[in-house]
Amino acid sequence: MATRGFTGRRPTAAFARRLPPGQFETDDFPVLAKGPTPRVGLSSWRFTLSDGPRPLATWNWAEFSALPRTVWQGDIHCVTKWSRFDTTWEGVSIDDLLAAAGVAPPTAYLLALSHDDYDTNVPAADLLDGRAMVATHFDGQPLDAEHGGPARLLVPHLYFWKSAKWIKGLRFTQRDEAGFWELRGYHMRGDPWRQQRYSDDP
Ligand SMILES: Nc1nc2c(c(=O)[nH]1)N[C@H]1C(S)=C(S)[C@@H](COP(=O)(O)O)O[C@H]1N2
Ligand SMILES: [Mo]
Repeated sequence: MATRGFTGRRPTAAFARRLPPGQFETDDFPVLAKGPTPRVGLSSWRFTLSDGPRPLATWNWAEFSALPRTVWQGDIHCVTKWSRFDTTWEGVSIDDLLAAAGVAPPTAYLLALSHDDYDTNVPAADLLDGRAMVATHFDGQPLDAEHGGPARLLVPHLYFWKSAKWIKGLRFTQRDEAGFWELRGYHMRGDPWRQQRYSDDP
């Protein structure tokens, strides 16, 4: 994944270029979730890649921790209008997951599935070519449970509701199937640069 770090003072033009329309910058890291934080123990943690109902590969925590790791630094954008610059994440890229499973993407869409019965749909193209990871670390530390630890999806170029916390698997689907927030009026793709907030946004 590309690192686009800025150092020192932010030139105004560069700052403006980094902030998608309708967003404001914050140094906070707000916690947002539809319900209470599920506590997922590492001994029972599993991550399953599946093609519809058919499992393609499953990793336990030790196996997952042995996969190649990627560090990504950049900006994240929540549909509630906060953006945070220069966040640092570490985990396993979706490209490396597919390579470890020895599979090519069987369909063009996925659902990310979580331990709190949350799910969210993402086009496969948005997860490939270094654009997304299953993140286990934030700022060099194991990811806090509030922010999705032990592991969450990170799709930083889409609104942050696509970055499913407490992820337990990725399921390829034949169609683009709406997830939790998409069924409740949020956009099927959620590109912050196009302000794809609600389902009828273009
Ligand atoms: N499993 C799960 N993932 C989730 C959510 C959730 O409720 N459950 N909320 C989403 C929403 S709406 C946002 S804005 C981000 C918030 O992530 P944060 O709490 O780390 O800031 O998580 C997303 N991922
Ligand atoms: Mo959100």
